[in-house]
Amino acid sequence: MRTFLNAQDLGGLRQALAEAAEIKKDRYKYVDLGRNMTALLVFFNNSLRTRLSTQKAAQNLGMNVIVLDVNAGAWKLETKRGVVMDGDKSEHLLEAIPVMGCYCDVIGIRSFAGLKDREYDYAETVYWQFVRHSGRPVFAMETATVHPLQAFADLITIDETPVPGKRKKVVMSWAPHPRSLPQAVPNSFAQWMLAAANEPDGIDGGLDFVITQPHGYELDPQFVGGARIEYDQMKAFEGADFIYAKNWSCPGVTNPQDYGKVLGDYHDYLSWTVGERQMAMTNNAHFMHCLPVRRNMIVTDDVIEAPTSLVIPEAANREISATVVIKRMVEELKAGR
Ligand code: AN0
Ligand code: CP
Repeated sequence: MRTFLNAQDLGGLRQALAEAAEIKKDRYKYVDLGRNMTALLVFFNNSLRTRLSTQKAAQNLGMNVIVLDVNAGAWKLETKRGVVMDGDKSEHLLEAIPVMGCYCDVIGIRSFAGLKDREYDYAETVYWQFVRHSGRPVFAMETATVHPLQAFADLITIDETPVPGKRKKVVMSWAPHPRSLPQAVPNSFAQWMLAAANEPDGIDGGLDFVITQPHGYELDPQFVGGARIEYDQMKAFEGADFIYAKNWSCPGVTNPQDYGKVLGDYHDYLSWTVGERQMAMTNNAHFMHCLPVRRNMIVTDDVIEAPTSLVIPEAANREISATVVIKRMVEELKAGR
């Protein structure tokens, strides 16, 4: 595996979940695999979970880890080609990337969507520049359109949470937020849920996936395909076993000029905040969120603190998903593939 952006990059999800379970049982099982190898984690944006869990994952495999915060000490980087560099940017990404590649064996990239230029973001321009110019396998730690380490951790969490005697109903709910956020988390969550739903034995007991959101927030079909959208949030929550809340800004699918915007005044959407009223419609559902989360905006204190809330197990599983992904990359590097 030279790249990791999509569910399909792992091959079968059942096999990936089995590897996750194996690593969870003994997270140092492959501690000799990455000896004398180095993982470079490059952050263009803030992070708590990804920074810590991915570092821990590489250490589980016996690797050295270098973390680079581009905005805290590195030269300011120009990313677009053809620019006359007479501003505050001292270095171009096209030199910086091959230089970074000299010091490591695998690279993780966090580079959020700018939310201004849909074409640039959805082409994953920065990620593919790293793939092309580093000469190293590159995995996404949330790039412009995807957050696969999060979605894989969420899939592990859902798979290991039993719902006796029925298919699991998973509902992804848009929730309000005062600022524009990327679509990476909902894109990946939808992609991974649909991949698991479509794979025979993808997840124990099978699953049904529903998206609920206000009109105008339709996600890109390349990620959500034919997923069911229910615009009535209360109806969508009926009988749900898992509620996955997330805000995202306008994906610009129907109105490209609205790309990256918060539509209207967020105060008018506060009825979408996940609280007891909506949770009462569910099958005593587990609440999920990737974190960081704004309380009493996305979710009420009571719902996130309920014993059925899975936000901390999800974060814990980030170490597991990252260990599986880096292990795959290192194994293939050593096998010369
Ligand atoms: C980011 C997002 O919504 O994509 C990161 C989530 C893991 N969240 C914020 O910027 C608050
Ligand atoms: N969920 C997640 O990726 O969190 P961070 O932004 O803190 O890494």
